[in-house]
Amino acid sequence: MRRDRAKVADSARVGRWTKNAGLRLFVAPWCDSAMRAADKLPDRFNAAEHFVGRHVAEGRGERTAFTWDEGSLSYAELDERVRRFAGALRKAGVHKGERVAFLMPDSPTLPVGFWGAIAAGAVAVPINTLLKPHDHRLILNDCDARLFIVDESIGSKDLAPADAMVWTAEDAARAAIEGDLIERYESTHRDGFAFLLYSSGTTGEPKGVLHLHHDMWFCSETYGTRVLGIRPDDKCFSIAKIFFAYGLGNSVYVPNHVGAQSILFAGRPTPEAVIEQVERHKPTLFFGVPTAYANMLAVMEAGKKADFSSVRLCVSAGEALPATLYERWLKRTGIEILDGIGSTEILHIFLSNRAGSVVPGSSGKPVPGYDLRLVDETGSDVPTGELGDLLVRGDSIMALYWNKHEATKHALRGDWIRTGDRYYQDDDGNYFHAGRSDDMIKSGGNWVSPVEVEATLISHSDVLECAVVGAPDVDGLFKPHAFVVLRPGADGADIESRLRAYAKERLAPYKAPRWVTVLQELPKTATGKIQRFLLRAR
Ligand code: 3UK
Repeated sequence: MRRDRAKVADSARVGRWTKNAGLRLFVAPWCDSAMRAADKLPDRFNAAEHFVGRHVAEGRGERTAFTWDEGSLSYAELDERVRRFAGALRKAGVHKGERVAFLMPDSPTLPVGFWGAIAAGAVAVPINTLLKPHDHRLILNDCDARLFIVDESIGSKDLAPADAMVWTAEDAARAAIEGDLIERYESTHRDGFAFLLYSSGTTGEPKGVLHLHHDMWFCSETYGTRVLGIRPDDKCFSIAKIFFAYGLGNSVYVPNHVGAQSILFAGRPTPEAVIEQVERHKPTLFFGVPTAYANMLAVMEAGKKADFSSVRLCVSAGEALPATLYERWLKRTGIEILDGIGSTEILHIFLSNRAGSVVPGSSGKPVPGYDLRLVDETGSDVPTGELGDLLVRGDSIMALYWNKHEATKHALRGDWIRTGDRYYQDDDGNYFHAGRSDDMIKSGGNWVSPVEVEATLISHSDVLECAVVGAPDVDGLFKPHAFVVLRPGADGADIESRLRAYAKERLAPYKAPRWVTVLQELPKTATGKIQRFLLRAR
């Protein structure tokens, strides 16, 4: 194990010698990935055809693809709706490569539209419904949406750029029923643009992460098959919504890869609602974020009954799962939680625990198909046990950040990506998360940029200065904590709750500080830089 890691690390820098048919070959570092789409998929490959159409062509059309409270869709019905939706897009004048953006809850129209856009050769853009209109506008402009599909209970048609077409959720549902069936899935390249997911940048401004037709296939073959061992008779339920990369994998392409079932839930995932969904639809695979497990445990420990007996495996991602939460959940339900780390840029989970050998508090071991390195500031591999910056290589990594050439170059190094996470490894090869190399906070699995929250608080007339850091709650889960210095003469009465309310009005709910502490001054270096580590240590 140790030797293998050294080998990987070494080949990453200088390449390696290998033998093939008696010939000695030198393999350069950039062509040493464990598995590549280029070796396994044909040139012409449409992801929607692979994940939807293939099941019908291979005789699995009768199987259920999606289930929700009011109904269900078989793979045959899904395939027909996807091809009708694609036909409606063509008729409306959406061309190959153009962006179709979705601001919608997890109703069946979202996966139908997502696959339908990809089936037509367009680029699907599912948008985070929790963000504020300001961000929605920014995203729609940045991706230059040709068509904006909006559920009017979430956003307004006015968000669309002037030259975009707009459909409501009802228009989209109708297109999937009444559109002219395309005969064939559009011929696209395996490396063609398929979808964009917006993730928060360090300043809070969303960055479009561009993924290719082969990326979802790669995640399904690696994490889906090798870690989850997902089978056609599995039924997935995800707390993370489809507009998150994590939810998209859990609820759409990981189950769709093997012809399994997925439960769609459009509501707010309160612990009560989630428990109700589980008891009603009986999933076998359950996907949550640590905060959701903590919230469910809180109601269960207060006496609420919850029947998770249908579930064979639970998964947690989005932020680190504290060992105590893992133990409490195991004690209550008898089910293991596999903590694994993924990112929008890598698309799904690339480092994970395994069923039957969970190491509580750890992210486990690399998912087969991905190579990992922990490096110091000079780019050299750190010795086992020491902290390093995590680099990852694997064929599901994004092509680029949309319209962000400099950020792309900063993130991608050859076929490696810098995740921004700090990790160390134990002697058994398990990886342990040790925070981020930037100041970004993960709260409930959502990105929070301190810069953005600080800018909002500063705009309040009573605030002179402020700094936001992540601080652990009683479950060891991080939430934004704001430290503020008030203006001379400011009204300090009830200022903590007034500032929280002020932030809540202007920011996505999860970005508002959980705690506000008033200080006389912020700790600063001689050069005036705020010493966040001192605030974090408080
Ligand atoms: C952090 C974790 C410790 C880490 C995601 C599963 O979270 C996902 O994607 P995002 O782009 O965030 C990525 C960042 O979140 N993180 C995620 N999971 C863990 N830290 N332990 C974990 N288990 O900082 C990472 O860089 O929102 C998760 C699948 C797909 C995803 N996109």
